[in-house]
Amino acid sequence: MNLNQYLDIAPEIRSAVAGGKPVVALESTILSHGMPYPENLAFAARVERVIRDEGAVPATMAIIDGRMKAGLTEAELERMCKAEGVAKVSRRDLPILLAQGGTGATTVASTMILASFAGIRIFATGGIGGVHRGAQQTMDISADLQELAHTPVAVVCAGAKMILDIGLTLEYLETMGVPVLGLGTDDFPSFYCRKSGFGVDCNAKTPADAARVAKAKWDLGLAGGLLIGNPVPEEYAMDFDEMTAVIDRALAAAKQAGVRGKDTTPFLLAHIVEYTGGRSLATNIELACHNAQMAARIAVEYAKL
Ligand code: PSU
Ligand code: MN
Repeated sequence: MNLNQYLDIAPEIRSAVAGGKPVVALESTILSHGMPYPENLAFAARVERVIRDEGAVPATMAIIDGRMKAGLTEAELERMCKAEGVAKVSRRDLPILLAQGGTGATTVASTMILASFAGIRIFATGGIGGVHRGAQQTMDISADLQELAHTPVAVVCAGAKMILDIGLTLEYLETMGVPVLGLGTDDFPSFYCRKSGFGVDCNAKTPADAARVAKAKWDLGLAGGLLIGNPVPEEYAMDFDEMTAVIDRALAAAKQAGVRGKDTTPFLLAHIVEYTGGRSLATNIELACHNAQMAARIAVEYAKL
């Protein structure tokens, strides 16, 4: 199969990958379905700049008019941010959009797929999907976790939101053989807060430490990726008890509205922003930029190995 039949890689990204230069993948669901317009547009530009400032090349992923894109133009970024007619695309949706010429934003799972097609090993996001609270009944487990089991990309995130069952999410990752690292922390972060109360498998004290674990995994030919938890900077962290109450309220609203399946996560994210009067959005933006910075540093170190 010729990938070029489906995939466009921006020339700058193609030559960086070919030259072994550091590249950091970015997702577009965080833009289209995770943040309101126009804040998402300013964020999209800023996060790419943060990566460049560290000496790496950003590669935002999306599906546009039936083509997989690694690297978006300004107009394409704007289209993702306006999000009109932009689907949410995870692994199962990918072939459908390509066959039908659709346009969609990539989740963590599908961004990992596109990154791996493009030869990119490091990816920065905000938070990952995981095992939802109540999954014992609903079986709502994000495809992001299976992707980490199979696809060789290291995902830098601020942990998992408490909309998820963080304990079960980490159990699932253990079963699937996915190493979970903390960047300078023993505690897996919980997105808005620096801690979750659940431990990581390894405290990577520096970006180089994290890069070495990734290299060792892939040198051995072990399938799949790594999850790297990077706590939100102290000054932007939110109060644990406040966020617990906000998230419980959002979960109750979702239940009341009968929201299911792929709409669940975007519904919860939008309600959290609403209930915190936008404060959670500011935290979301800051933590995602911090993840991009650390991912770029890991990519720079990985390129040296
Ligand atoms: N969690 C967040 N912000 C996000 C997402 C999750 O804190 O933007 C997005 C990511 O794109 C993630 C997706 O991959 O939601 C997971 O969706 P689901 O739970 O439907 O798999
Ligand atoms: Mn789900």
